[in-house]
Amino acid sequence: MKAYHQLVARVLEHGVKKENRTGTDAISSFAESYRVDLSEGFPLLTTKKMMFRSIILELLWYLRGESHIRWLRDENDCHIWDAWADEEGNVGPIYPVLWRRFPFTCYEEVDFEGVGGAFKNDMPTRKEFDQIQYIIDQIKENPTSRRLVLSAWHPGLLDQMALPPCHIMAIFNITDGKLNCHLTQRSGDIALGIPFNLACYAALTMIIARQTGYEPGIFAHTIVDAHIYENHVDGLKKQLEREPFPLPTLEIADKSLDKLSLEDFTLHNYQHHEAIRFEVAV
Ligand code: DHF
Ligand code: TMP
Repeated sequence: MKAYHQLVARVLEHGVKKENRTGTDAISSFAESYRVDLSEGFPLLTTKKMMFRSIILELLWYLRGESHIRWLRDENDCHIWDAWADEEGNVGPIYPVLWRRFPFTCYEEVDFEGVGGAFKNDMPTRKEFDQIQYIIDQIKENPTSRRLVLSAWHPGLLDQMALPPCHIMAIFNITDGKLNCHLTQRSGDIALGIPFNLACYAALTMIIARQTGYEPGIFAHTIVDAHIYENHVDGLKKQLEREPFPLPTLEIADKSLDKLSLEDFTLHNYQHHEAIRFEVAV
């Protein structure tokens, strides 16, 4: 995929060294962006072997709405989130909770029997909001909507999260009969996280397109702090020398959102170079 290789080359060329909380320095470039056309194939990198199974499991886990990784780690033997969870697997209110059960307080006017008779009062009620279902319903009812926003940023809950969300806002948009997705990411690990995030949101866009009867269009990605950890530089330079293969295609079974499982995702014609080990900075 040319777009990814160009992104890597730009960050290597323009990035400046910065310290960060992980203790492994990185070279960062501000506000990088790229786009891919989902009609040209499924954007899974071919210049290194990608763990397709982990990518789909992570997406299915996001869609489950839980505040722990037990389904991912214990039932599916997928360990990409282990480093951020406690022993019971708790990660707090991160993506799954924010996508499917975004907590908020609703101020309703309630009839209240007071001493002197009935009167209205502000009574706060705790509620949860399913942003994925909202987006699907809105696309069906109002496909020209410019409010198809999936937000994973909740300032009041940051201190309860294992890791503040990195991919913080996806905006879906139907133009010319196709469903597009734009992702804003506050912080992007170019070697490790970004290839996962790209494939994850491409698959999510395909799922939502399928649920609403549209063809998937463009996936566009803006990464505010786009960085390459120092210990990833050699691996990425090696990867840039490799010739990309044609993109694979992804087939998703025609099922309702909450019935989808790993077996419903079939990857066709995935030709790839060998895996490159990148160490994750925790
Ligand atoms: N922290 C940092 N520093 N970078 C990240 O990319 C990152 N990603 C997180 C959480 N914290 C993070 C969540 N996503 C792997 C991929 C994505 C991911 C976490 C980890 C990962 O280890 N990938 C390996 C192995 C994949 C596998 O074994 O299935 C890879 O080579 O892609
Ligand atoms: P930060 O919170 O200090 O920005 O560290 C988070 C690191 O994780 C940073 O390197 C970005 C990376 N990351 C991704 O690139 N994609 C992801 O999906 C996640 C969860 C993290």
